[in-house]
Amino acid sequence: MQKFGSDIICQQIKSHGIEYIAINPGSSIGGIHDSMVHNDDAPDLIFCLHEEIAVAVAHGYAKASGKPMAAAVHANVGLYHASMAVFNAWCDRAPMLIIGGSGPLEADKRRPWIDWIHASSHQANIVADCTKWHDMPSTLPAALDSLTRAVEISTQAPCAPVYLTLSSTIQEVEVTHREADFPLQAINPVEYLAAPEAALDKLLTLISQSKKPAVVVDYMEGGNGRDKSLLEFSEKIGAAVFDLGGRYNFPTHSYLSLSGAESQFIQDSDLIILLDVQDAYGALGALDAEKKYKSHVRPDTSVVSIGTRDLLVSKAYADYHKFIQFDQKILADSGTVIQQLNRLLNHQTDQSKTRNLRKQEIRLQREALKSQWFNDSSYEETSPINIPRAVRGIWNALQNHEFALTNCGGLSVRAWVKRLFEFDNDGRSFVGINSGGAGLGYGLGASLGACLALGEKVDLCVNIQNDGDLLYTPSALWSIAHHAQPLLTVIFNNRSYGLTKAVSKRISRARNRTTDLTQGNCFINPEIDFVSMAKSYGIHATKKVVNMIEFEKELALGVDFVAKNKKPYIIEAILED
Ligand SMILES: Cc1ncc(C[n+]2csc(CCOP(=O)(O)OP(=O)(O)O)c2C)c(N)n1
Ligand SMILES: [Mg+2]
Repeated sequence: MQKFGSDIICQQIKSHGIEYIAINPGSSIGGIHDSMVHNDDAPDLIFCLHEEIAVAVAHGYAKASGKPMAAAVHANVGLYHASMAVFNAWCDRAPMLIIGGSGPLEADKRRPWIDWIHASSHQANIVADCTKWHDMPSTLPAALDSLTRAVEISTQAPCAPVYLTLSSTIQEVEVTHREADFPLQAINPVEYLAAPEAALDKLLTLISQSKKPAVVVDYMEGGNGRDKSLLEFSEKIGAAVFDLGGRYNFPTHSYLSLSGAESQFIQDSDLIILLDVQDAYGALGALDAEKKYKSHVRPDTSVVSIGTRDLLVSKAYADYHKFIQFDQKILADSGTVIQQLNRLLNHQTDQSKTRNLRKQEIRLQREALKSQWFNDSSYEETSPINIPRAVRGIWNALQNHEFALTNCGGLSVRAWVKRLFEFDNDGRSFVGINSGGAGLGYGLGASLGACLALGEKVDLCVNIQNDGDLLYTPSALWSIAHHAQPLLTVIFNNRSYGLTKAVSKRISRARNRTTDLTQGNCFINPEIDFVSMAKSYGIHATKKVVNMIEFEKELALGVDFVAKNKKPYIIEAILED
């Protein structure tokens, strides 16, 4: 059978375990597009109507599965569209392979106008600051080599997107060689960085001296049983665990989880162990009422940082956050270090009495917190919908189902998810607390990607979707419908950019100016009808709900519909002003 460059490229991509390529088409990636459609040994095609969505899909998939997927974008124009989503994935340290096309690198072979518009001597510069590596190979064998290297670099911690420009010549060249001339390359299996013995000794001494240890975890990732190792570790040393939620890290139903109460309880600790925390400054303190930073760390508390985040530092963006001086810093894979510590702690002298008292204390703190949070989110049938009640309603509706939460909406929604939801990666999965880069337009695409990774493993996926974020990328609704994903999207319709409305309020008040906060913030005159929008994209939706009894009924219907039919459903919840 006749074969072309892109057939071999797609075969190589699939052989690296990449199941899907999200694509928005264009002539510069026409070869890859064709190979995906016509070959069984190519990744499946996920059709997106905007490149920002294609990259968000790969982002959500990576967070849900721990594996990369690919996105293919048209030369120059597609990459410009994709760039904000690449920034999100970079800040969120998500692995992914992004492939861009190009007109022929051999300028004499370019068609007038269009091939020149689609050529660039340094196309990757568009995303150079938010990718870990990029390349523009000039022959097919070189492209295959670069592909394997790209996937390896992207998936070695700290993970990040990589970008490859593959010219139309490479994609469209007819392969006259025997297939044996292109043997499939495999990625090298990686042994993780462990901590040196002396570092472990030093940390064990700190642990043995500590009466109130705490663990703060952000991007460790709980896959391959790491969450269970962290549970074992926290039980052994009697530590409270605060999961910041960059990824799923820890079974938050544990009695040792105080996630969501960082600002209240971190200050109790005399030893704080940070595991792959991206923003230690933010995790260890907060702004007070006067907007002055107040640390939660007592002067006598030791702070230890473990992780590999500093192996990938941006030269452009300050996403390394404020510098912090730690009492000990271990540049190693945090999950591996926890396993090392667990083994060593098996041989330590028994401190069970102190540890048990501490564990009892954490258990009581958690019980008090939980009852306060459940109290604060309680409601009556006629109660209008607000964020705490809505999150509570969703949590209640999922009680008899295995689910994955794919996206958590805006800032206060995330806070309430941390308070009320519990995750275990074993029927109750969690796909990370935010987009990493705070770039809006993330939720729908990331949810589609998370569904591709987890949809068949759970009854349903759930997306708590803020209205403003949705309006950047509404056509993702069509892709979700087209690929028939089991996704329940609950739109929190507050008819506004709530956060920027608060900014306008602060600034205009400080200046004694107008009280009109709607201009530039509110989607009113006319209001947007999300139910009609969902239907027009082919997603099942019935009506807007305005109070908790209606919301509960809709949730019951929606959960049942998605779990049974394995198709998407949208609920539009009108939040009170
Ligand atoms: C691409 C992009 N543009 C602008 C912003 C600035 N911004 C931050 S929050 C926000 C409003 C978010 O509104 P919505 O998603 O509805 O959430 P809400 O605050 O209403 O809960 C905006 C516009 C951004 N984060 N990303
Ligand atoms: Mg909003």
